[in-house]
Amino acid sequence: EEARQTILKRELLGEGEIPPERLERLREATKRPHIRSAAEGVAAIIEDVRTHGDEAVRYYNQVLDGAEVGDLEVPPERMAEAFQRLPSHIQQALTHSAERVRRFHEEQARRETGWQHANAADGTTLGQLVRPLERVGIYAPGGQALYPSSVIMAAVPAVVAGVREIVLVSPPSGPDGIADLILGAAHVSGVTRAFNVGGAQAIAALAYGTESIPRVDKILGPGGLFVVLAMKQVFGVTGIAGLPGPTETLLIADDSANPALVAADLLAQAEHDVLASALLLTPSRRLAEAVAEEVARQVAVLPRRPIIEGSLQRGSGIVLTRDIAEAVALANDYAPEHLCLLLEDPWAWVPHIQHAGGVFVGETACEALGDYIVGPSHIMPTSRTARFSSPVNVRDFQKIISLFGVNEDALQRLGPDAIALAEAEGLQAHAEAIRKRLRG
Ligand code: HSO
Ligand code: ZN
Repeated sequence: EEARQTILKRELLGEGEIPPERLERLREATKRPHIRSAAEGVAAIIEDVRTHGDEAVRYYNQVLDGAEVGDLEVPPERMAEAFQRLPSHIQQALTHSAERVRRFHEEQARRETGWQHANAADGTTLGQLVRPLERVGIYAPGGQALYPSSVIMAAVPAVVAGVREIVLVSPPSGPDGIADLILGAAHVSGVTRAFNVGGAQAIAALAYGTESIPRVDKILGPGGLFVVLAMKQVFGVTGIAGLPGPTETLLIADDSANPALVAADLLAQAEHDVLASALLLTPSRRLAEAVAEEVARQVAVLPRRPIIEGSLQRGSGIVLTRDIAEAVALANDYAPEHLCLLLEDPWAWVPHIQHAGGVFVGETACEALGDYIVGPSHIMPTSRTARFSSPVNVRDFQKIISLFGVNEDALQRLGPDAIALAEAEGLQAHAEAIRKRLRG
């Protein structure tokens, strides 16, 4: 009953107009939990690692993570050995997952290629070269969130993009260092080097390099508050593929949805973290009531019940909307990491989706499946950043180089306007560099 009340607390919303006060109320009802900052402590760790390298990394490993490991680097052959030690059904599942993620991203890479176009009439040859980053760093959390799937979802797109060196950092799970599950996933994903280090010190080490940890060109992966604050602070020194916030799922369901499945999807999301948000928007009061009952029933037997209840008390809940269109409008405003459409005709709503990390279309396409094995990376923009950013994809690991080819004719034709603009900017040397090439 308590869980039922908790998740229904946002049902208070009555009927009314969406804009603009109603939108405010809906926003209030779907607000993500607030996170306090620890930016100063993180800045101190980064500075220390930048100036003292490995020594500082070892120090923070010890005082923050209580971890004493011999070598920071995991011998590369240990990844294959760890994989061999895993139960065979896990080996098979990891391999299957990596294979599907690889195929999806190969297709993505084929569709987003470089190009070169010679325009005979215009006299230009323009285009773009696509080049992979040379070295990327992947953060894999340890402790409670030991997710081999996230290693696959980060590393495989990088491999497909052509990155040659993929460096994994993860807090040691004990005196033996990184857990076998993580190392085994690293093995099937094509990770090339692994280091026993987590937290802000890991991000600092990847950004600046230490005696034993190489400096990388881009860092990605999920992480806790310290990791995210560190990523924010080293951005610019190295690339950052988005700042992972607490995970969030927004379900839109109508009367056709199965309440037991809707509840199961909410609980799957809520078990990630007390800060995780699992929201249901529905115009159906009947469904809302039934889902609340199902949530209460199902949560009782789940091992991560305390985490789930934490999430239900914070950013999760059920919100009644006027109709599906209003739910979709709110979803676009909220820009969820995951948007799940448990609707009678889910594909009909897809064209209306503007902002989400991933859209899970229909009751069979559940997010939990996508977390592991469907193909697209499960690392997606959180905290409303889906309004301006994308899930991890091959382009995160590549960059474009613009190609400028200009023949003599084109030079003569384009030159005068360029000179005019150069002179308007007061840049005489620019104008001269062009003028010296013009005939007569
Ligand atoms: N749903 C999580 C990813 C994950 N789920 C890992 C299970 N393992 C954030 O997108
Ligand atoms: Zn998940």
